[in-house]
Amino acid sequence: MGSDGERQMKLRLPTAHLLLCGPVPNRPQTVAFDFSLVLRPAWMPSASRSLNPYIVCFVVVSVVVLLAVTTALLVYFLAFDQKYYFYRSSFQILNVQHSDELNSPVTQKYRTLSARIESMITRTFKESNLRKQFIKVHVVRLRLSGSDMIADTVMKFKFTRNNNGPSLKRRIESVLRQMLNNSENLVMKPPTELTEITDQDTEDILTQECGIRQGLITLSDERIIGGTKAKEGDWPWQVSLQWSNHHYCGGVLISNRWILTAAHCFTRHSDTLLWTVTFGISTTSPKERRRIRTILIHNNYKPETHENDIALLHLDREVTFNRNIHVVCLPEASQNIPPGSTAYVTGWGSQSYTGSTVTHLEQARVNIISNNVCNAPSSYNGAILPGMLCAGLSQGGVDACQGDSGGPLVQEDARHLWFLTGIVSWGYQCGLPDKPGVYTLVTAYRDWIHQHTGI
Ligand code: 4AZ
Repeated sequence: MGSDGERQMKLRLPTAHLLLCGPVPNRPQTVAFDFSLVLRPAWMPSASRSLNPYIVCFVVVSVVVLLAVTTALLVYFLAFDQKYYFYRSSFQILNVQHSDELNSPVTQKYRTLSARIESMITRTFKESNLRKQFIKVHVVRLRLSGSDMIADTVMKFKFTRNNNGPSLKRRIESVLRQMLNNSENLVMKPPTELTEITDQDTEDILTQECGIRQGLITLSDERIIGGTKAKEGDWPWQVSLQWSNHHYCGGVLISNRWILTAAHCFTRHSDTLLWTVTFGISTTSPKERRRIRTILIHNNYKPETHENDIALLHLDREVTFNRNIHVVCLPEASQNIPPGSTAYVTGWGSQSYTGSTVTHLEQARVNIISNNVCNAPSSYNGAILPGMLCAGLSQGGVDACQGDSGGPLVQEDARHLWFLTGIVSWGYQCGLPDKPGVYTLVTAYRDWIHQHTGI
């Protein structure tokens, strides 16, 4: 090629081929570039060869895809990728007098005050420019510092990742200052510190409290009898009492050394050495295992009438609380349990009266039934005594059964804390209409528990 060849590069381009990236149709066309209009740098080789259209197509498509993906990722991370942030803060409550009832987190006064503080903080954020970012506040503890009432709280927010810590903190502090100016019924002093804490810190703080569950569960009204499978951490206070390494009864963790259960679990087997306690939803691959140092059965337990069917187990060593293992709240002796209210019973018991126990924890929703209704001639005909409580469905189908004994019947309060209402005790078979499960009424034994454990 002469000088013309150097100035004119020939690209063999198929018609419409760049768009379709398909095979070259019949006749290639020739496109000419006039290099008299473009200066070729010294390093640029003279391109006298034809470029492969597939390569050109591939490069163009790759660049477009790369650009699209980069843009999408950028938009996602800047606008949509949200992260949860946890903060710890302490509020001074100015217009509430301290009293003994505020020393225990399960008293009505403590629960009402915590709920008021939480709803006031929640309302403030919901009415602020952080309404979409605020998720939840929880009063972890009410305490006295000198003569000041202090509420320790944990707050959760959702922000996009492009926010930075210090600016978030300033925005939250600014909203909190507005609340303190606007407060009507509660007078709170601005928090002296708002500290960002990690997910792990939050978990460590919350799992020291009683009755906390991770997230919420949805239960359907099917088959313990009528139950559904539990997930790890759903019922972190539930334990399995195993005799000779076989699940025998349920139990409930009430402190890092004490288990509450039913007395009748020990009528046949009372030797502490053969018993173990396991933690976690699987009885075959438990998260933790402990031996029992002492079995403490109620002095007046009467097998014939099932009266005082309650026992305490002292573990050989403490368990460390985590998201899957921690304690339930014990109600006050005076706590009211309304008939018709919802409760949940959990355990590894059999799914039919003559069936065998299961290895995966089951959960079932039942209703509290008044002792009057439960003592009707068609029901238990007077066998329900004052320290007992009935729960089930009038049509039957959902119930505790053999192997669930000693396990928990729990209820959720307005602040989403879980309280131990009953201990699985007895019943006529399982899941029959008008024959609900009968439970040891925990409020009736609250003082007995305190006497023996100090809890
Ligand atoms: C039992 O035998 C048992 N349906 C426990 C609970 C119920 C019945 C029997 C309640 O351990």
